[in-house]
Amino acid sequence: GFGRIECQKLRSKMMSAEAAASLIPSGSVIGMSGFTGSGYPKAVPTALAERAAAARGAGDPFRVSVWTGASTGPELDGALARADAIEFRLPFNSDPVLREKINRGEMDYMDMHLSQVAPMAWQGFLGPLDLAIIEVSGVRPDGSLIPSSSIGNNKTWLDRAQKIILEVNAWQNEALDGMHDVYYGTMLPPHRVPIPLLRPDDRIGEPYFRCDPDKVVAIVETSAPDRNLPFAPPDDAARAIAGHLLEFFRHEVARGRLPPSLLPIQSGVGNVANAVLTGLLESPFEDLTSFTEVIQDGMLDLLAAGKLRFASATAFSLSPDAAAFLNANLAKFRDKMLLRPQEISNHPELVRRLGCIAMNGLIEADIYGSVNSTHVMGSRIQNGIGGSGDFARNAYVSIFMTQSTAKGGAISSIVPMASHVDHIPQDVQILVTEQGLADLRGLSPRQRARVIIQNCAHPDYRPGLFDYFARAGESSYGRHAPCLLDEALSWHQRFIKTGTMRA
Ligand code: 0RQ
Repeated sequence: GFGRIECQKLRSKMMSAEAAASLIPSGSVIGMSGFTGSGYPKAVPTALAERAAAARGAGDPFRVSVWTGASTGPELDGALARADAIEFRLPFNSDPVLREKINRGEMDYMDMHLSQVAPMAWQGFLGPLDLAIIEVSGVRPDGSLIPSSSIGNNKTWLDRAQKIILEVNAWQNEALDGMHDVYYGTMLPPHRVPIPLLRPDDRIGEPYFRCDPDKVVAIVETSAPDRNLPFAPPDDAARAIAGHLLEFFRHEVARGRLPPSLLPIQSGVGNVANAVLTGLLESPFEDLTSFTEVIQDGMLDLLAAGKLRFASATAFSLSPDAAAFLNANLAKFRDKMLLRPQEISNHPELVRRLGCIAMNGLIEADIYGSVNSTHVMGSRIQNGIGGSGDFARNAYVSIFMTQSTAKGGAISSIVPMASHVDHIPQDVQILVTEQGLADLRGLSPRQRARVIIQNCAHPDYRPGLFDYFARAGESSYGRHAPCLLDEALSWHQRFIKTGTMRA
């Protein structure tokens, strides 16, 4: 039936995913919805992948450019990558098939600060946008759109695209209606004005997307769930990291440097981040808020327990169990959560004003506190910088956390020199591993090195790091941030050659 498509004028555009995909020429630049496995289109990208595979079979390569909010799901990135149908992708990806193609150099990928995607699209650097494919949870009588389980860059794609294909997903809960806050006040310089948001729960926009019905070329009905992987239950290392952080928060509150309800929390994705949220559940902190990018399982638990008063984000990032739980209980949660465009959820002005506590994961950190969030051994992209830079630079307290080793101990997460730098030492204030916490605020590079090696490095790698630091201090070209250029990346080179950083 027409259930969720209440706009009479648009009903004539309803068609199958295959018919909609046939409207898309090779070479198209497509803005798709989707953020951390939520609210991405599920049927048209799969149909497009089938079309691309058929075209390839007939000797006619079919490739498109894909812009999204962040990562999507196997029906989008996975399917299109398998069909070799993506020539250019931005701004974040976590699909393993796509990652492999990027790292084989078979396609182009642009890894961006997530808050900067929409402004850069408006500036025109990314080129014209031919088409938007957006999942929504309903179409209102006036043609405006009820967003789905993520907002991401959808407002910008709908405004900028020449043509629009909508997927109306009946799996999405109808109670999502009203949970969104789409701000239409962003502008390019010199017309920018302050963003009028003072607290994480402020509403500054509209609950719906505006949408020009004349641009809509197809509407496809779907009913498939968002697909996300379950979180691993917190292991010993994750629990230890959470423990160090909670002790740090207690200490900061006792010193009067943080209020008892802390400050708005931003938490990255991943198992460690989720473990920290689980740790907060058993902590003394009450009346917490979050101003973050994604609402993951741990945040839902904090909301349910009444520890977290309000969560502002741009998307859900839930395990299948948590997604089912939320879907069944959304009415209870809907006044405690809000989804915004990622340009606003991650906005440097707001992160700075609110004084967020930023907590993000990392691949490696060096002894001076430069952080690599993205490139394994300096060249293999893992996911992307995501929102970590938006938050880290502007946070009140910028925290990075990781296990002290990776790959069963063959890799030290603390290295003499980072093989790629996403976050410079000035943006990295607290470093935490299961070994301990390094508070780097107010320290010089050499002071930072001693604290990082002592508190964060794994005991197996600690002597090697101290030895390197001591020798660098004796013979480095400069002694401000001593380094031995011919040795600084030798640990990485050893791993590539021998499969371990161990000497
Ligand atoms: O790979 O699964 O193949 O073994 O990286 O590592 O330890 O599970 O940690 O899930 O927290 O992810 C930086 C990737 C950490 C993440 C990163 C390998 C490791 C494993 C995952 P395998 P873990 P996490 C806002 C915040 C950037 C975006 C961001 C990330 C895989 O936190 O993408 O911060 N951050 N967004 O084996 C080689 C090392 C390694 C390593 C880890 N030193 N060398 N491999 N790995 N360290 C949210 C968004 O923006 C959406």
